[in-house]
Amino acid sequence: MKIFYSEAHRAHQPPFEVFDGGQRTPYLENVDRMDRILAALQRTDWAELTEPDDFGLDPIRAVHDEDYLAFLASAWTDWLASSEEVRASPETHVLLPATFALRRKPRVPGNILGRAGYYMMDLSACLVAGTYQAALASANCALSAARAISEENESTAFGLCRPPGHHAGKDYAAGYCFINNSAVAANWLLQKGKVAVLDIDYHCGNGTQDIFYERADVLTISLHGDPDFEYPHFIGYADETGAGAGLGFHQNFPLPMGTDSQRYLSALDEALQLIRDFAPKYLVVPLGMDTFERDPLGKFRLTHEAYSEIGHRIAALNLPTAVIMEGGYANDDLGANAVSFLETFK
Ligand code: SP5
Ligand code: ZN
Repeated sequence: MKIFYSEAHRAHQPPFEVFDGGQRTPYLENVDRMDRILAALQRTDWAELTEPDDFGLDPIRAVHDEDYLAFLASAWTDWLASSEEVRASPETHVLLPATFALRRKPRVPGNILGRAGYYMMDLSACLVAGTYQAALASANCALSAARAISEENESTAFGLCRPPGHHAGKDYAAGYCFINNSAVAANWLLQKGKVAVLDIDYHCGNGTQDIFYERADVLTISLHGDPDFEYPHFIGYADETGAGAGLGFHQNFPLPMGTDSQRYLSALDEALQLIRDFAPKYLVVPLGMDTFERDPLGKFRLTHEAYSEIGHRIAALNLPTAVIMEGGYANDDLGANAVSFLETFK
């Protein structure tokens, strides 16, 4: 199986994020996550590590707004160039706003913190010097996986993407995500046929939902912690099923705190039936291992064994599938869980 991976993610290393109540905590979406997954893949005899190709900006522009991409491209230099007054604590090497645009039709201000507040949804998408380049390389990993399953006769390919993408919308960064890798890959695949996106990260794939919400050419499905108790709080409820031409082409499966493997698998079966009915040509699977019982962010109780069962059931769809890495923060188990899932597709 081709695994698309780039070393560019190493330059994206925010020192901290801000949790509820204002506590600074070490950035959970860290470099070590990739090292653990790579180490586990290298112990198999089927993982074929491959450099992504550079697809240029066009497939990314097809999903994200131009002004948002311009913000990502220049935010770090703008931040460095801003006055000491704006950059109140120069020892803090992170661009992270504390004021957000909220429910208005706000203008985009000139001030870099104002722009960051306009384009960011929360306190977990910390932007540092290497973020933009890492996000571009990550999107190229997803695109390379999409091409492998559509043009290179691979039944499954894995985009080992970092930073992750599924919380990023057309014009916003959120939850460790800057460019929505899965959405970029799905949108690229559309030139060749209908696509379904099955998001099995612990968190709602809000960015992907937003991007495709009014479109009928992509069926988007997300299984996740109920937003009534879990991030991202304001999106991911069961009654959000698409709008306009896209009505009926989105489905959320919000699941309760403590969801175990069995309960998860029965929701998955419902989701898989929706995909069969839609009959897509390709499948994109944003994969998060933060559903695991020992994940520090997730509140589900999936066991290690669940990942091979989930993999088997998805693989039984028998669709060309691009698996795209999203979250998962129990680093000690991350590699083993990812390998268990992936090896069901080989
Ligand atoms: C890709 C992905 O999995 N992103 C997840 C982003 C979640 N950010 C939510 C932060 C909420 C912090 N609350 C943590 C309480 C821990 N005890
Ligand atoms: Zn997640």
